[in-house]
Amino acid sequence: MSNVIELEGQVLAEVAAASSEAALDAVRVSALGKKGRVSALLATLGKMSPDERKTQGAAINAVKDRVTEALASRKAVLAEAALTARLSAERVDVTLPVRDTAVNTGRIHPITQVTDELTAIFADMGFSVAEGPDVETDFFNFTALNFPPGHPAREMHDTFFFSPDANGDRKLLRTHTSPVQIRTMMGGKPPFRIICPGRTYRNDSDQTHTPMFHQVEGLVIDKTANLANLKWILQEFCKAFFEVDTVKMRFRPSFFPFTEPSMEVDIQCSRQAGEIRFGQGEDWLEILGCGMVHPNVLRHCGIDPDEYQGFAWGMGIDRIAMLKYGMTDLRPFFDGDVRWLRHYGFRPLDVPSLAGGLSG
Ligand code: 2NM
Repeated sequence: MSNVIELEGQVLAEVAAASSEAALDAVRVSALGKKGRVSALLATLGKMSPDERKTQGAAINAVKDRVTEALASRKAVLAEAALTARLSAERVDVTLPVRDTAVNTGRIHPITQVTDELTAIFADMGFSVAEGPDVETDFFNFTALNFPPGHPAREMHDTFFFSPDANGDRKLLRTHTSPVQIRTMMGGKPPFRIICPGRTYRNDSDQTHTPMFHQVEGLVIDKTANLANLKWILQEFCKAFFEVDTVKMRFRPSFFPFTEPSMEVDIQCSRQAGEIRFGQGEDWLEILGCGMVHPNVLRHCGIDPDEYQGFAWGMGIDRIAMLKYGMTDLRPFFDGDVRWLRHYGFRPLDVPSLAGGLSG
């Protein structure tokens, strides 16, 4: 009997002294666990006489109940203390501003935006987008476009050449996206109605030229495609792109090896205090080159110039982006400075569409 009372005093003291829920659980296991001290006492009942078992059994079970109760109430105290400690240690400053999401802070580069804008405009007129490699052969970049070998126009392009291969052939970085149109014509059957936006490369660098820049070229090949169609397409494009109701255009004779006749196109604008506006004013600004595709180009692509004819044009995406959105220097386009992008970039969900507005 005395060791039962002694054990109870001992276990209750341990319960009271347990300073954490883990320590308390260790006490529980050492008292009430399968091999615990109270359980060991209960196991001695089997060897007792029935009388002894009656009194001892009741006493041990009473100890077991009191220990169980003491454990439960100590556990509640410790849990409460642990929660209080956590609440005072962990703080949330509800006055802090909410951290912004990527979709709110990220910005679309003006070149991506303008490419999406002009793709939406030409797609609405029935054009599809064609793409091709940046590294080209001399054939696709020059020969197929009616630049004869040794022709001075090859030099005018400030071409980046790679080292010659074993056969002496030099690959190059395309100087315009016209090779994509050659590839498209060679790989399919007319009629064609495509635009080719993409990166182009020329060894040239100043405020308005970077060695890598972006071009979009357009091509229509059909049986009766003519200059009047070309003029209408370019006028509709300029009105839609610059978001004006009228735009005056001036077609000046020019020369390109791949078109005949060839023209350069100016649009009317006004310049006041460094700001350019379109659809008004007395100044002219050159924005693109165009012409009827040269019969030699069609022949190189396996198209019979007596059956098919067509027109093409090309313009600088970076240049029309600068004009539309008022940037004066081209070089920061490619510096990757987030401060510039934060100023000139576009919100990711403002996707250009003819119905929803091109530029937000
Ligand atoms: C320009 C100006 C005029 C042009 C021609 C062709 C092709 F492949 F059909 F011959 N593609 N692009 C072209 C015509 C490009 O850029 C100023």
